[in-house]
Amino acid sequence: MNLLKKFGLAAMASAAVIAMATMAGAAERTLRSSDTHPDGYPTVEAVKQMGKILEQKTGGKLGIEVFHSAQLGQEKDTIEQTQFGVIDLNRVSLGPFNNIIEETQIPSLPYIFRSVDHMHKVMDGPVGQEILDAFAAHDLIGLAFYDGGSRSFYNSQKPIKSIDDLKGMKFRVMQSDMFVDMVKALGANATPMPYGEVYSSIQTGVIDGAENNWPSYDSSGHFEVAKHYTLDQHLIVPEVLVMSKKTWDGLSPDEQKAVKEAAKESVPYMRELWAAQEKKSEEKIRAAGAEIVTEIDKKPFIDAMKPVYDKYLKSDKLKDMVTRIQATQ
Ligand code: GTR
Repeated sequence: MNLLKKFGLAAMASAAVIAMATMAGAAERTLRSSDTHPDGYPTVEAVKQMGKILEQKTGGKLGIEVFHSAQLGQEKDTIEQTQFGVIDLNRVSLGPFNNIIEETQIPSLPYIFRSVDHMHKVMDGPVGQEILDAFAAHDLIGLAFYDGGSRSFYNSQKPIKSIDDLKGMKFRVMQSDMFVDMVKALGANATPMPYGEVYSSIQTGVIDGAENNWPSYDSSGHFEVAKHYTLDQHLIVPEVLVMSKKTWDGLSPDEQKAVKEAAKESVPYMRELWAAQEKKSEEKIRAAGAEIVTEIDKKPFIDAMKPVYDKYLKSDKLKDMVTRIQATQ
């Protein structure tokens, strides 16, 4: 079934989709993995792929079942459940970790990456590894980073053609204080809210809009209720795959090694799916008549972020990470 068909189904009848978790083969032990996105979304498919690799590597001892479509809850709650060991694996944006793990704020800083290639170089290198390692102090094991494209603002009211157009508007952000400050610094108001509440909040006018990448703007159906999308690309925030430390501690060293390897091996697969999905989603949304503002002067957006950098780069360690990221070619 093609991905777009699945997205269409998910938007129309998410209740029906909820019934369908995706079983791995017949592994002796099946790890439960959470994802907010519908079946067919690149992150969901990548973790399924990881499950297949893991089954092969462990000779059928370990497999993965992906509970997509937020069946296990919204991201903030599933993170807590993963810390408690109720959920074994979780594929989440780095955003909802910002208030808990300060290192995750660094790749979540607005305009920190010059491009997706730059993000890949950094996250595949030593800075990325340091961020993965930082999860261990919070009852989690960081396994791999996935792509989340670049995030831009969309709204139900009007085309945003310059930073001034954002004044006084109200946008949903992920549950991260830094993103609240980011929107404030742009002259707008921010409401942190779980992803699953955004569609109806736009529809009922509780908020004017939100911000996200092409595939999420598509699969969530937000483009139906907020048709003005401005490609200001303020965030290139990676997704992360984590394991509960409780689950991890119960695995043998060989199994732990297989989990780490399988996660890493799913990354190139994910990137391929992601690139294809971004294109498909953009085409679908443009064809659906959304108004896309492609040309926008980003300089005032970038300049407006200085207070956010000043507030969140509290220690030499965090400042040094930023310096190393900026120096990465
Ligand atoms: C998506 C991301 C999700 C979730 C969502 C959101 O792009 O893949 O993990 O964070 O955005 O805005 O809540």
